[in-house]
Amino acid sequence: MKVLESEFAQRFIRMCDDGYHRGWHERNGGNLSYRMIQEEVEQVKDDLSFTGDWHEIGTEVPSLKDEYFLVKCTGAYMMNMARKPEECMGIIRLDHEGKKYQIVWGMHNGMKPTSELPSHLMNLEVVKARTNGKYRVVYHCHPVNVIALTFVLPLTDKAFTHELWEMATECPIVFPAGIGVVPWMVPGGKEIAVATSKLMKTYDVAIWAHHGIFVTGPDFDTTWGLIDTVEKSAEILVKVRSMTDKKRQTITDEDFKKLEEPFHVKFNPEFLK
Ligand code: 2HA
Ligand code: ZN
Repeated sequence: MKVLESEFAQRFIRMCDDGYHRGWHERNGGNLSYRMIQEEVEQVKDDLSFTGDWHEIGTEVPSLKDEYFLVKCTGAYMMNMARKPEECMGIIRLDHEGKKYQIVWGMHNGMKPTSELPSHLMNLEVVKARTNGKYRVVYHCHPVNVIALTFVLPLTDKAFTHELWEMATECPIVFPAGIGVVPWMVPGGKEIAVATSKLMKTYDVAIWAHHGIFVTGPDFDTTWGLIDTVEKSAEILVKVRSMTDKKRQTITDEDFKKLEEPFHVKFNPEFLK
């Protein structure tokens, strides 16, 4: 089967397109990566080429060795993903040590993997271990309301988690473990990758101050649903704070606790008073 005929590639392209239309990908902003299932690799194997050079990842991800990833290219615009997928994305495989990658499909015209490849792979490694292999998607985008809040809320996991949980009953149910926050850092390198992957040991969501957000999940729908929920709650909070600096009423910590049993979730107790 051709890569572009596969369900996973089509779904990847749609998520990029959806994110662009939500205004989360100005210019070449944001990126997406997907750790392929072994059967998917077999499905498209005839369409792959194994003659390319090996390149340093810039970090080490030994537990992802020999695996295949569909990733967005650096410099590519999400806006163009559906029109020029073979240029805007590509499949890489890792070497036996998890230190190098080889491009095996796509990335035409000299394109290379996302500048955030170290963050994506280190996050994918951490969440693979945390979920016994279940999580496969890492998505990074620049949503307006989440970024706006990083100028206003204290840059702590507790402040972001509690404020965003309060904004809609669904929020604590969708991200019960909470949200991690990375202070402002230079993007694209190992340092921010290490800081983010440390948070991904606990959370499915990490906010980068004055930059954007990373989310992770088992599949495209769940990962999309997560960022959609977080950004919506951020928008509500921006609106509430624009109207008043004091909420008249809210969902209380006692209310949160009442959700645990019926919705089969356990909230991170550190974020309740
Ligand atoms: O892909 O968003 O953080 C461009 C970025 C880097
Ligand atoms: Zn970014």
